[in-house]
Amino acid sequence: MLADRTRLHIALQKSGRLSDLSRDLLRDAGFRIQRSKNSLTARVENFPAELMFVRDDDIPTFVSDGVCEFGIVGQNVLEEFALGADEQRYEVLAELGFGGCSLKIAAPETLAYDGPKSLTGERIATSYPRIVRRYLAEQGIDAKIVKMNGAVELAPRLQIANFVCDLVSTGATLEANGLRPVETVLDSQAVLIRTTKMLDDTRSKLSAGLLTRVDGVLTTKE
Ligand code: PRT
Ligand code: ZN
Repeated sequence: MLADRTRLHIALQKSGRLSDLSRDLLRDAGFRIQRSKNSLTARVENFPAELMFVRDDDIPTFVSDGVCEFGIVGQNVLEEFALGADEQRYEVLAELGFGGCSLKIAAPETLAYDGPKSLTGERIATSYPRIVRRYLAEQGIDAKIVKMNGAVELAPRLQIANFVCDLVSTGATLEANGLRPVETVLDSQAVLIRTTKMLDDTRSKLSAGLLTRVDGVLTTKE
């Protein structure tokens, strides 16, 4: 499918923690989203834009490639993507004030911890290997990163790693797994991103229009 050059394409998380809040933001900005329960796309009725519902992990790629001109994604996902990309082909336009969480290193409650040096020679299970590698380099710590795609909190019990580095909001999941946070590696929230690919006149004007509307919502929320 060739992207329609007469409209904007906005990549949103299909189903997950950011889905409803992303749609709410667009609705608050005055965009009427056509109902589509299971479809992967939805038209905006009163503005030439189409929403693309995808996995959050794919959003930075789509926007960087210009397949979607805009996207809404967590800074955690964006940062992990950026650290693996040769060049940055998107720009962050706004912090959206939802989807707040922190990427934290956590340890079993029974394990002694006395600052980052306690991580030396340890294994850390995470879905964010690049961000954790950068953190360790900044701290001058040599530790082994074990990449897991989910259920990271199980790693200590499975004896895969003593430490984990995972997203935390309330902390209930860590606690339920007998873990306690020991370091904050990254604070995150949802952001609006735009491709840095050159847009033709039509989409460039639409892009400015979309931004004005979103800014309006963010200003009233401040
Ligand atoms: O299917 P897809 O790949 O699109 O979704 P996903 O499963 O990768 O992501 P999803 O929907 O879980 O989260 C989307 C984004 O929401 C994340 O990338 C973050 O930017 C943001 N976010 C905000 C969170 C949380 N809060 C959060 N609490 N993402 C995950 N969590 C996890 C946390 O790791 C724990 O396992 O939710 C669980 C509950 O957290 P506590 O601390 O409240 O117990
Ligand atoms: Zn994901």
